[in-house]
Amino acid sequence: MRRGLGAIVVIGVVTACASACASAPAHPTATATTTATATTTATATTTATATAPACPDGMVTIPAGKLSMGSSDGDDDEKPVHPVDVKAFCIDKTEVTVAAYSACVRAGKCTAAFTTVDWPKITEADRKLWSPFCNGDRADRQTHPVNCVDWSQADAFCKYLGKRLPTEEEWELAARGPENRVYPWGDATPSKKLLNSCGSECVSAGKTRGESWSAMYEGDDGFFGTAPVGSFAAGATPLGLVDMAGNVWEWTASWHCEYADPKKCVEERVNRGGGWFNDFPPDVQGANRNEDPPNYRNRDLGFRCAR
Ligand SMILES: [Ca+2]
Ligand SMILES: [Ca+2]
Repeated sequence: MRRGLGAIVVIGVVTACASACASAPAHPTATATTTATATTTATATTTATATAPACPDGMVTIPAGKLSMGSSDGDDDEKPVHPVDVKAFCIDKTEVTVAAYSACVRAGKCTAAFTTVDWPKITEADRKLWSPFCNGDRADRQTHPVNCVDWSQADAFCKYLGKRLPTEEEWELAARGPENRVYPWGDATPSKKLLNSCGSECVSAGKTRGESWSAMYEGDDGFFGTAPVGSFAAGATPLGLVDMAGNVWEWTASWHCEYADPKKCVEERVNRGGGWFNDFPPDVQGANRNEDPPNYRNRDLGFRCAR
């Protein structure tokens, strides 16, 4: 929704997909449709318990699993639901923080996070409105997720730590589990206790700016803008991942390709999970997909790493 022009581009892509997706045959195999890093075999799945990676501090092991990827009642680009075997992997428990990212900048391995938002054909009004929500290296935001970073910056940070961005298959398995939860915490409707998205604080902030912004849930969740990572423990996954819904959207390694026709891709990277400025519950569901040009950067877009 309110993601700037990127969201408008997405609508065009989805519309183009709608007819093709509807007439396409059932989704083929996981190997044919997933990116190289997520391909796996039955052998790998059955031996995964023995080979599950020991994860460093701050990371959680996601056991190998069979994901029913996508949603039959979601956006067109979430269809069709199809099985994907995902190998065991490690993923960060939290979004990458400002403090962690700034350490990479000081080490000379990352470029500074931007302090302005940018997307194609951005208006000066939007740049002025949203840039103050870029966390940069602000002293009072060190425990918040880094945001206003483009895809290459996210990729470089993960590599600096010997990690990588998760594929969207990995991300979705981490968010939904093998039981296919609708949300990271389960199937309960989003609430101000479960995530940082839009409650009454968005409505109030809109009023002061002459905008009529709406809310996803009742009440004030306490944050218009990013929250320190892990502020919503009640919304954690059963394995302890926090902020897989809300706070910041998260870049993945994956290009946006159609599930029904994996050769049909756009030159945009998938990001997942919704952010602090969404008002529609499906935006923060585990199967939801968003995509943006790699050089796009926004106040509600960050990342976490895998390995
Ligand atoms: Ca909020
Ligand atoms: Ca998030």
